[in-house]
Amino acid sequence: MYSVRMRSAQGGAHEVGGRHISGAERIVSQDMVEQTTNAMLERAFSHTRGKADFINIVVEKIQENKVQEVPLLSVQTVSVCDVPVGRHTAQSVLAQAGVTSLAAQIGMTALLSLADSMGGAMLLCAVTGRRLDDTGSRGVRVSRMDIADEQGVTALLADRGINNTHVREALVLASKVAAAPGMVAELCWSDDPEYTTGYVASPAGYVRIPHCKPLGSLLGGRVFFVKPDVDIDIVKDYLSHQPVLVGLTYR
Ligand code: WAQ
Ligand code: MG
Repeated sequence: MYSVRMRSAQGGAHEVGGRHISGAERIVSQDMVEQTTNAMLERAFSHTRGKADFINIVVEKIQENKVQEVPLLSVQTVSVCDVPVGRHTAQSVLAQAGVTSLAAQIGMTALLSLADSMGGAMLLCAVTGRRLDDTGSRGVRVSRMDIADEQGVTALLADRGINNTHVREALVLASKVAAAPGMVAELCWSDDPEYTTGYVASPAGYVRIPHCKPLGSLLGGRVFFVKPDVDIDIVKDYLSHQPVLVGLTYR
């Protein structure tokens, strides 16, 4: 098995201040590596956020006995009529998941006040809303994850009429994140201008919320709310380095 991952930016690499364009994460067998990297290249060159001029693709062997399997979160879509209702709903679902209203408010404001896409996620305390990671405007990237049972997940999503790349990739990321030590909940909406549906995820499930931002907006991001007593280095290490396959097997 190989971890294949891509991040792309415009105006130079992320670390020298380039704008984040897109990213992708797969875990594939060796015979799929070439096809996977080609697809990632094409994607970076033809993204709706703009054309990348820096593309980083890493191919790295993963030891199969190190892979952790985590359950696919159950999926639910709530019905909301516009952006204010969508954001209000997101805050209610965060509260149900155990995030204080103060922390939920701070997390929402943090996403809304971004100047541009971060590429990674912010880690906030689920009680106080205080930022706990030290990654600044780059954020923590969740890496090394994929679907264990591609056909099963595709069938499940197709059955609900939501089998698109955004949902598939977000559900995999959210399932990995929800299984992190001390994770309470995640708030996300896309930075792709054409994609306005966001979600709140927690170990209790993945709640899709249409209209988290206005159509055409390039501002999106992710906030992970964690328990106050977690060791943040352990959480960061799990998110970035632990290989995870998301499966239907536990449901
Ligand atoms: N790790 C951490 N943060 C990430 C990662 C990652 N691997 N990938 C993206 N982000 C952050 C980054 O700040 C992006 O700007 C932001 O999230 C949005 O990323 O069920 O497509 O890939 O219909 O644009 C939600 C799907 C789609 C809802 C979310 O996010 C649904 C989406 P995007
Ligand atoms: Mg995006």
